Amino acid sequence: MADTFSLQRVLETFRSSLSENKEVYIKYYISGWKELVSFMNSLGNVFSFISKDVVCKIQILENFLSGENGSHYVTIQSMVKYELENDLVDLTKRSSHPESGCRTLLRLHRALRWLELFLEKLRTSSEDSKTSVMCSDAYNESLAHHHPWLIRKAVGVAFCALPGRNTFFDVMNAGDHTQVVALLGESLPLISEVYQITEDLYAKNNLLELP
Ligand code: 1PX
Repeated sequence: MADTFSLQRVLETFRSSLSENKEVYIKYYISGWKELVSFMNSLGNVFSFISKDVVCKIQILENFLSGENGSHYVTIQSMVKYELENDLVDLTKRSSHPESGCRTLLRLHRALRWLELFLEKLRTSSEDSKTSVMCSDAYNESLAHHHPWLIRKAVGVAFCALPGRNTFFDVMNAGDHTQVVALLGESLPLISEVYQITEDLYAKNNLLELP
């Protein structure tokens, strides 16, 4: 992962995460998240409690991927099959498998919906739109449903520290603002596709509410 964020690289990682038969490679999925974490870190320390959580979840998945059963963690599809067939998922309450791959990835998956909504708002925003409002609207429409009050409050405080739209576009490192908007238009269908494939897979296996 390079130090400077680039929206182009996020686009590339999500593109690489889709296999020919529409399975999702965990390796690239988490690379996409690593890029996003580096972006968030560049926005300041207020966001570190968020990035710490993402980094922790990335680490759990990387450990599975490099562990002795790593071959089962190549795609989200193979992970779900392997963990379910071997009773490695706590389905109703956290007990013997509190940090399964399935429940860990579900947290990132829900956050991907936030990202999709936020980027779409950003793409269609006007110059006087506020990033903090777009961010919190996207949050309230998605992730907030899964977070307790205290987290929602802390997240609300962090949103207020977001830079304005112009700075935001600059930090994305994707050229002038028209180019950023074009790149967002290119990225969003990919992000949506990865999201939808995962959503359908989790829904089919009744995994959308994993504790
Ligand atoms: C191109 C620019 C886009 C900006 C990229 C920013 C990336 C943001 C990534 C946010 C990912 C958040 C993952 C949260 C996972 C989660 O829900 N974790 C909670 C549940 O986990 P548990 O193991 O306890 O069941 C956990 O409690 C979370 C704690 C931290 C709060 C997470 C708040 C997420 C807010 C999302 C908005 C981020 C705004 C960043 C602004 C750029």
